[in-house]
Amino acid sequence: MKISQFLPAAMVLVLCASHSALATTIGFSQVGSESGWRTSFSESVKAEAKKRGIELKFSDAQQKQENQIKAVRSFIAQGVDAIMIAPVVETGWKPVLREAKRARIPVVILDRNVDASGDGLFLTRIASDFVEEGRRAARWLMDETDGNCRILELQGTVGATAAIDRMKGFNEVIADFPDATIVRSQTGEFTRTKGKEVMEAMLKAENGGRDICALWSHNDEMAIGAIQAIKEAGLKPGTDMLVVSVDGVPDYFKAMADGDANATVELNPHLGAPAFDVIEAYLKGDRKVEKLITTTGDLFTQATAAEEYAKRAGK
Ligand code: GYE
Repeated sequence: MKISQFLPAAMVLVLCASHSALATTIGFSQVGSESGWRTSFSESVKAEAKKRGIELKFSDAQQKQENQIKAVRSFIAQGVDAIMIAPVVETGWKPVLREAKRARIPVVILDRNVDASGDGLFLTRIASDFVEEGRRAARWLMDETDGNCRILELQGTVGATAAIDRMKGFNEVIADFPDATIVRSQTGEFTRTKGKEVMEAMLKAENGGRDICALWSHNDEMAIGAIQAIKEAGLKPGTDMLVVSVDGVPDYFKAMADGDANATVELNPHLGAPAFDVIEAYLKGDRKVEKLITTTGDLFTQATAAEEYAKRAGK
């Protein structure tokens, strides 16, 4: 090879090397892409990393914790500057978090929780208050039905904080209403396909859903699948059966604008910026980090759905 051919390649190599030496490298283990909300969250993290010149190593776990643990181990082996984890489930995190700690790599937990709070195994957690989301959804439903309602519930992923806490908040509120009952409750794993499938089965088991007053779904994605099932059972979702859920994704605003769904508690997907703020400050030596940073969202109904959809569509 002639030297003139060789030089540009060598220069490129040097440039790449000096670039990665300067940039902060962060590994991010994400749950998967089970919902519209999750996809917005991933996109938002990627865009924010790009804006800040952060080198992001993104790993999609396809809703499997074992994939997450592998990804985190690989981030540790690569010597990243920090790790962000949006965990699928709460349990089983301590060993790998200890490995990160031993390697002196700070970890930030995003969204759902891990059962290692108080052990000093992560810097902070940035999330929404899922219990409050459940309460808000229930308060709206109790208001709407004067506390008289037979409810079907679609749960999120079993063992996931978002499912555990939303259920807790919702149940806490309806406990004060003797004529409100959850007649069936099953997991739809936070996905549209499962939401539809499980709703079909629940409707069949409940006389086609004729005596059901509402569906409470732990996320919009499952609710959208279930709306289809309600229609196929010959009922009108939003009228014959109320639909209330959480997330506030554009497709659900569309469903509300069309009269097929009634309410949703919005969940902020922009967790990247606050996470990077904490990590960048920490890497510069700032050790005063709050243990929990929470975001909150409002409940939206059909009243403003069309205008809210117009604002969100295409985002
Ligand atoms: O509501 C759902 C997603 O963990 C809060 O996970 C999150 C939930 C969110 O798949 O759409």
